[in-house]
Amino acid sequence: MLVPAPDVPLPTAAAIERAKRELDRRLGPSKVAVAADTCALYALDESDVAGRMPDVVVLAESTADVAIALEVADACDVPITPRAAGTGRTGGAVPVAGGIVLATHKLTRVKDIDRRDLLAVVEPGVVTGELQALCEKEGLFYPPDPNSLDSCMLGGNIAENAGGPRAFKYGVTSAYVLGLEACLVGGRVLRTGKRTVKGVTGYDVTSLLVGSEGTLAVFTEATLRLLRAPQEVATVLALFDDVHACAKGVSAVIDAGLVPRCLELLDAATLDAVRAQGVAVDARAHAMLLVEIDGDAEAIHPALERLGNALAECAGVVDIVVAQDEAQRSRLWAARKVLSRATRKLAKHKLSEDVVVPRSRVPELLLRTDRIGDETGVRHLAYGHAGDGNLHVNFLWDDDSERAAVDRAIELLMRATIDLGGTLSGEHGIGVTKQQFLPLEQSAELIDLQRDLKRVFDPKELLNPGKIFPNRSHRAC
Ligand code: 2HG
Ligand code: ZN
Repeated sequence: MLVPAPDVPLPTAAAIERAKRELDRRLGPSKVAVAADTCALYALDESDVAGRMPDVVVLAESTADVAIALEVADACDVPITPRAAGTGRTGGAVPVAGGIVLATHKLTRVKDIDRRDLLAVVEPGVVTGELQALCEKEGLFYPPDPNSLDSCMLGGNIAENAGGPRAFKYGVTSAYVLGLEACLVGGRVLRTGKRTVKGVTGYDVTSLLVGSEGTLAVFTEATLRLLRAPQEVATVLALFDDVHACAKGVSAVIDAGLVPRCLELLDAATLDAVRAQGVAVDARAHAMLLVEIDGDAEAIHPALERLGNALAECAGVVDIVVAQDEAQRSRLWAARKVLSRATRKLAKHKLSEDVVVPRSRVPELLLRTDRIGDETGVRHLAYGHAGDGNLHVNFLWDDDSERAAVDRAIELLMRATIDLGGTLSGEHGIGVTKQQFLPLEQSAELIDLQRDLKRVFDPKELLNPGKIFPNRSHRAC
């Protein structure tokens, strides 16, 4: 069942016709699609948010094209929704007001990989995994690794401030964005930030734009910080007889003084789902902790030993496996890699949240999630970046008649998260799906301040309307 689009002002038919004519005149028909079957491809992302069919899609190939589209949107008063790969989970790239979709996936150049200054200059349509592969060839490392890295694009990663399993040690996308070329509604092109690691000139506009979910500006270039590739990576799987013991294992690893790059947890229902997809997982395991450490060759072996000892002392451990080679490392990662697809098969509908709580409260979050499941009768499971306190709690249902209970379960989860000192979204953004819960976490004053900021960038609220902020008629639920 689709999540309904928020109520937003729609463009008039005359405005749309004017915009189509202008785009066609200025960009040429090869960059402007109006056919219904093409437009339909740009109406959805990987969330269940119901979009409104765009009236026209701009297939931009350059900064100038992006600027023209934004100028036309402004001149004709037509909403415009930017989009890179469209792999987002909260409706960020879904055009809820129709109008123009501004697709940036054809801006695919890696303009520079600078080994000396450790940075890359990229366009928004570069696939994240491709940048990583290019860096690897140079002995360099771009750490953010959303699970969709083979299909997601850097423009979308930056707009949503994407994360992934390696965030525990390396942080999320914002830690790597040094500067941006960003186009504003009306067509102005700004350069923000720097090519240096340090730099505190003026307001940190780059940071404001990263994670702004396509509501403030459209990126046409990003300067990204790179690291030298770690010499060694060690992957360890710890299997537990119970998810609560597994959650405690997370703290045990950290208390041992280790800073793993990944600390991923999978609960029993998730393991069953991946087993059903043919991934072999020890039958005794009802929870899994996947731990990865990296570093210099001489540091990795003592760290690995410390990790092994810390895990072995945890209650409820049934087995510990250390990858001996690349093939085994991929086998250990197999369950984590397929879980999103595998859990999707468990029911007709699945909604995956990305709540975050302080790490020490992950065990409580899991308990509360079970309680929410009991109270609402909604099937659920959890997996995710436990080291960051960031869990993907999934709710599953088959029949539309269950939707009210699912909505209740989601609301209870959001309330529990805030109650535990957490935040609504660790990496997928607020988009459409979570906007009604924003007042649970942020004061009316803070939300108003952000709305004011939005108006500075986009006075007519044409850029990606209907995202992040709840409809004014919604009170805190
Ligand atoms: C992940 O960690 C992604 O795999 C996607 O954030 C989460 O599909 C999901 O539930
Ligand atoms: Zn995730």
